[in-house]
Amino acid sequence: MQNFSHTTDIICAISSPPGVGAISLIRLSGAGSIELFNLIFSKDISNAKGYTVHFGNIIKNEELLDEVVVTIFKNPQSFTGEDIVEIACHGSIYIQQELLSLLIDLGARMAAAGEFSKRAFFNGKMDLSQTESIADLIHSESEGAHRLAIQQMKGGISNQLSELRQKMMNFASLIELELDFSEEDVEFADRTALIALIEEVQEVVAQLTQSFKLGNAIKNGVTTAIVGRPNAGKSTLLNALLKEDRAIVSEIAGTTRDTIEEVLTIEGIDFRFIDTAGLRETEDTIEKIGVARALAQVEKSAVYIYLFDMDAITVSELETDLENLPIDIPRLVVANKSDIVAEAIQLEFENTDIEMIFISAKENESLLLLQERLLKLIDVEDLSAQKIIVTNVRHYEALRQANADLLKVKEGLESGISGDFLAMDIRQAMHHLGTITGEVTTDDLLGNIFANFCIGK
Ligand SMILES: Nc1nc2c(ncn2[C@@H]2O[C@H](COP(=O)(O)OP(=O)(O)OP(=O)(O)O)[C@@H](O)[C@H]2O)c(=O)[nH]1
Ligand SMILES: [Mg+2]
Repeated sequence: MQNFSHTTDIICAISSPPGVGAISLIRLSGAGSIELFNLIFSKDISNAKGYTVHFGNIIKNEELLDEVVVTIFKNPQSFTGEDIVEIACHGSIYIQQELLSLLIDLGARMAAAGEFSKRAFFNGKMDLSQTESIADLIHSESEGAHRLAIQQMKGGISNQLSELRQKMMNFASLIELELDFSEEDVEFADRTALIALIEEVQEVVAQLTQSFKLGNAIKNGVTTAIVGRPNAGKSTLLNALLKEDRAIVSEIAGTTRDTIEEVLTIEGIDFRFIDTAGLRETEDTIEKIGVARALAQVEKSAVYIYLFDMDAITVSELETDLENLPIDIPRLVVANKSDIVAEAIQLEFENTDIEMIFISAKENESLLLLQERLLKLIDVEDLSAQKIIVTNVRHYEALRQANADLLKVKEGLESGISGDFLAMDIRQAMHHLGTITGEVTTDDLLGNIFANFCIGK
């Protein structure tokens, strides 16, 4: 078990990816790092200022190991808040290993996973949610994921939460003040005002909680199942969206038997399209499994497309199909084969109350419209409106717990329970919100977070 208390010894690690590159970066952090590095460097940098760069040689056993460029950061103006030396050496694995062993011989030790970030947190350079955002930033693969990570790194959620905690603190203080004067039976805190305050806090917490759906979708991709009856054109649609022949298309109903997943980025957001087996009653065992998987895919999806062939089903069959699919998952109803269908038939579908779009997957008609509508399904406006969006499961869980605490406070206020219980519940809600930014931490919590970081981060 790793010890997560704060240590200050000198740590070192390779911060560039494993393997051979043109250049590798080795980081050294802790009081005395500069002096330690000075022992193996050809130049005297013991008095170097922070934010300066130095070119020189690393000598091992009186032989040249490498020519390197080092950057000096001085406590507290560094990532960790400690003295840091960043050594850019040539990317050879041999050089990296030799350099590390030199540093370790002189008294540095290998950093544990996430230890640089952990120090940044302990030294007050960042709160916990900001530290986590760095991991997100490093792993962001789309414009949307990148934007959210940057927002969190800049302290987006932290600012909003500290405002909330301040409000709740005022609330708790008022209640606690009353308790001090309990014999006199006074109420300092106007109950109606308190209820209004709690509702305001609840509202913000609810907004943040809801935003997780979008946040998670952006971070991990929006799973989008494409379902419909056999031959509706699901595989044709997948291929058309991807602009490649990924799935087998044929006029034989029941062509797709397993699920096929491919990613398409629309306006900076990754959609994971999942082509599924056509939905129908079937005796074929393999196809049956495929259909069951298709339905399971819908249940797991963030959104789904229901696609149908206007020539193959009636309006009432469409209605039945839609009734049998989940309504709590946002969906897009898509009428296909508009290139061949008779105008009169398309008109019948247009005249229903069902919101749908008309496309031809085969002729690439209205596919841009389809993409636009998909984006609408996931509230992307919130993203451009610069609202705070929660992307982290841990934050989401904490918000849900805070939400439950707030509900108790509100019920307590309405039923007139005693002030000590109210204060307790409100402090509990504050505790849960505090775990997000790290104002409240436990060894377990920190252990879990930093253990998921890589070494060198
Ligand atoms: N005219 C026309 N034909 C289409 C269109 N979309 C698909 N098709 C044809 O419809 C047939 C079935 O297409 P698929 O993409 O294999 O249908 P599917 O929904 O994946 O079918 P299963 O995998 O069997 O469930 C093929 O012959 C396609 O060429 C369209 O927009 N217009
Ligand atoms: Mg198919």
